Amino acid sequence: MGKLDKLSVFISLVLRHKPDAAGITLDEHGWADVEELIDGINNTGRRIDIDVLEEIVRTDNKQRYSFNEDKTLIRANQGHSVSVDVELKEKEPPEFLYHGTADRFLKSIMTEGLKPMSRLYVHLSKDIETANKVGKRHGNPAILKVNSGQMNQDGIKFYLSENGVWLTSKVDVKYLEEMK
Ligand code: HQG
Repeated sequence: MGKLDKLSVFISLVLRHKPDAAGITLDEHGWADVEELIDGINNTGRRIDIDVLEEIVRTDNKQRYSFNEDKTLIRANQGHSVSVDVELKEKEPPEFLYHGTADRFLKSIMTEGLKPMSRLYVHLSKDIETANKVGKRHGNPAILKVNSGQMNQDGIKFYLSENGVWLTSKVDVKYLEEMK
């Protein structure tokens, strides 16, 4: 992993899960103060400045982070385990969405449904290819087809993050189909 990728993994940890790791706090909307974040990261022995941070945000392969307008604040677009409200936009989902997981989780998922586990929401992908990449992070990938259109008709809310990830609170087994 390159230097920027390593920094990005650490920034993800700080902005989604453990602001403490850089000695900072997030506000209720998930924003961190950019100067505090840079100082906090440097205090861990890592090296970063505003130019490097801007490059990481600009080049991130999943567009995980956003600055506010004057670039004094930064937050992760999705993926949080800490309880923040990133002002997600509620949106009507496509007919089907996909969830990539590991095959060893399937038995449990097909019994309990999809749960957010440590995160605030269940993460869903708009296509099979993306879901497959997400699944590979956990092991031998398996893909679930989610009947998001029916869920929406049944009054279940969906949100689309700034970086194109679909989020919902949970997915009941009746909306899930294993893809062979
Ligand atoms: C599984 C990445 C057993 C679920 C991606 C998943 C995504 C269950 C794991 C984002 C279960 C949680 C999120 C149940 C769910 N029984 N296992 N009832 N319900 N699970 O990492 O969706 O690269 O918290 O299938 O791109 O894998 O980090 O969620 O395998 O957008 O930026 O529990 O993270 O983005 O794993 O990934 P995660 P995820 P980044």
